[in-house]
Amino acid sequence: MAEYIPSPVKWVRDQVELYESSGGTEGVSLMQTGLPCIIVTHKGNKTGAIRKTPLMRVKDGDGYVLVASQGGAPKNPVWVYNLRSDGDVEIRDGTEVHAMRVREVEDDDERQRVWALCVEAFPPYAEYQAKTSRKIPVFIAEPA
Ligand code: F42
Repeated sequence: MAEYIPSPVKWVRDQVELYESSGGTEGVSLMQTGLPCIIVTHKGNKTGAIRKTPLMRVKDGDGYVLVASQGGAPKNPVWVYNLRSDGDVEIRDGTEVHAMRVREVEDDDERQRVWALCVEAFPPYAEYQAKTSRKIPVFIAEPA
């Protein structure tokens, strides 16, 4: 079994800890906003370690859309490189945990369709995309 390495960012690490230790009944939304989050468990592409990343919950049918917004920062979050290298993930949505397979959205029409879902679920994504010159990577997670 690979080792779990928690996020170096305290508020993120604390949210993962509360979300998971409560079985998905506490710590399930983004502070202030009250909007729901999911936890994506994936594998580090350099360390091979287990990584856990909370993201906003954007539903797409029986799957999810994962948005690498990082608050509109100039660089991609590093979990992008982990998912590009290995798309097998586990997604916790509240009390439910699903094995999922992730693929990056490359097609412009598909991106337009899912981006509308993203902004509907979490309106600040629109500001984050306007703020950065990078095209924010977007992934779709589907049941494995
Ligand atoms: N971030 C988003 O981008 N989108 C969201 O919708 C979002 C929502 C959200 C909600 C709640 C919450 O608590 C956090 C939320 N975040 C959201 C922040 C998100 O959880 C991540 O913290 C953020 O996207 C940054 O991701 P990151 O993977 O860049 O994290 C850094 C800080 C990190 O963990 N770095 C580690 C380190 O030690 O510096 C390395 C982690 C890693 O995966 N290493 C890889 C490995 O092999 O283990 C190597 C990666 C490489 O290629 O370099």
